[in-house]
Amino acid sequence: MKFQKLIAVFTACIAMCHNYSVLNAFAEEEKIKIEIENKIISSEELENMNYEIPVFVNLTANAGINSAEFIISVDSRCDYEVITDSQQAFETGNEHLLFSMTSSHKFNDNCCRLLWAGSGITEDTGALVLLMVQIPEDAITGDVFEISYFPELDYQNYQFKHLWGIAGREIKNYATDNEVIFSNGEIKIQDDEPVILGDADENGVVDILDVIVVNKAILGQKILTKTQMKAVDFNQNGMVEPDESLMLMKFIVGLIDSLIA
Ligand SMILES: [Ca+2]
Ligand SMILES: [Ca+2]
Repeated sequence: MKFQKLIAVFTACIAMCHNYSVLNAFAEEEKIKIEIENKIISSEELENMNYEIPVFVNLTANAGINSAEFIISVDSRCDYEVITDSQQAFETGNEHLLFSMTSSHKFNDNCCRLLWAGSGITEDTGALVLLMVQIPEDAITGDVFEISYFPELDYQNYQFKHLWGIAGREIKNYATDNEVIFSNGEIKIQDDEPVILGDADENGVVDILDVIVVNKAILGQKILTKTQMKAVDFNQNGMVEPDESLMLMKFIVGLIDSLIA
């Protein structure tokens, strides 16, 4: 019996030492830094993703957190789902979260309050929450949908302030703006500029100067950019060839009316 007690005490000591060393490692960086992902998506990708874009809220600097309460706001044009469970995030094909949130409360006005308390943090830094943001189907290139971190919020007479608990500090005093740094995220719909076939020098006009560029590329005197290559590799075989130079010439003088090989 005595021996069992000894083992129990020993195990407890090991656990305490382990926690102590983990917290010490966190304490080297005294700031908490939250970064919401920025995404640039083309219309085509958006359609392929069914207009649902995963956005992570990441903890990129950790002062040794053991509890948190904060608000995330999603652009009011978007619907969204908040994934707060680490296992569930992993099952959606995304990376796991640092911990599972204890609760999440979605306000009507596209704000979500998230709460985490206690143990279970898996790593020093990583993803806190996964948002599956539903972009409206009429979104067009140039549209930007913001996802923001809210340190303070007044909601129906409820005064909310973000809280971050770290070991050895009083929770209420910790989360001042000086100590919790955050950067907001956005989803931007952006399509590549349409390529004008034949316009090798990208000046918007197809003329003899483009033939010169193509010929230089054929002779190895010029390396074409990806966009330039797209404009003159008519047969899309990854090379620019004499046939294509000839085709461009014919097009310019009006012998052919299309550059599609
Ligand atoms: Ca041109
Ligand atoms: Ca080619």
